[in-house]
Amino acid sequence: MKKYLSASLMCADLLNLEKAIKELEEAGIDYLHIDIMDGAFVPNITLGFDLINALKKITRIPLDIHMMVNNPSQFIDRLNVDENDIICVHYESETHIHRTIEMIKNKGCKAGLALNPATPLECAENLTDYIDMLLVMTVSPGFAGQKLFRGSEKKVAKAKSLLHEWGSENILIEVDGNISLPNGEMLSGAGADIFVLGTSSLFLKDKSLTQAAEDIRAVL
Ligand code: S6P
Ligand code: MG
Repeated sequence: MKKYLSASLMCADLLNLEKAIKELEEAGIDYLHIDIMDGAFVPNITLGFDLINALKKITRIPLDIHMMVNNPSQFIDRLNVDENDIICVHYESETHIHRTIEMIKNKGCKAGLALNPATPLECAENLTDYIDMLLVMTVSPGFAGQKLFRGSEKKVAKAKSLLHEWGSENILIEVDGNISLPNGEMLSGAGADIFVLGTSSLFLKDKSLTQAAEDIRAVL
């Protein structure tokens, strides 16, 4: 099974982003992970719509947009995406999450459903006909540099088996938060497909992006 690398841009050198994007392209990164926060759904504010527009002009790496905002449906129109991009929304962020996921699909891109560490996997069961990706958060959303939520590997393994039971093996499982080399290896073994890479394995002071991407790819 192919394993996908998604580089978390909030962890990149924001003052030299274009250089980082070029290096990520050379390193064969599969997605650019864009964390959008509103200071309400999570206690932080990070990247936004103008950055997405700017990225679209300089790279063809597909975007993996992680919306950590209340009522994301109000922003779906603002997102500049194409068929290879993913827009992912949190189960708790809307009263009628199915309607939001349909709005995403109507844009012609892929849709993801994100589950916080304490949110049960069963919340995804009735949405499997509508989503392309299930994001199993491995930290509470909001910040880079946190510690892996205990039991994340069991949750990923359970997600894999539930998706099989539901006849939805086509849905990719993404993990986000503290994806270090050992955690990546463990979560890959449990069945994760897409790995969000931030300060734990990709954006490191003592390693180039190319070398870091090669090292994590080798253990997945
Ligand atoms: C956190 C956000 C993530 C982080 C990523 C950072 O709320 O959704 O995408 O950017 O987890 O990675 P690390 O390795 O610093 O935990
Ligand atoms: Mg994220």
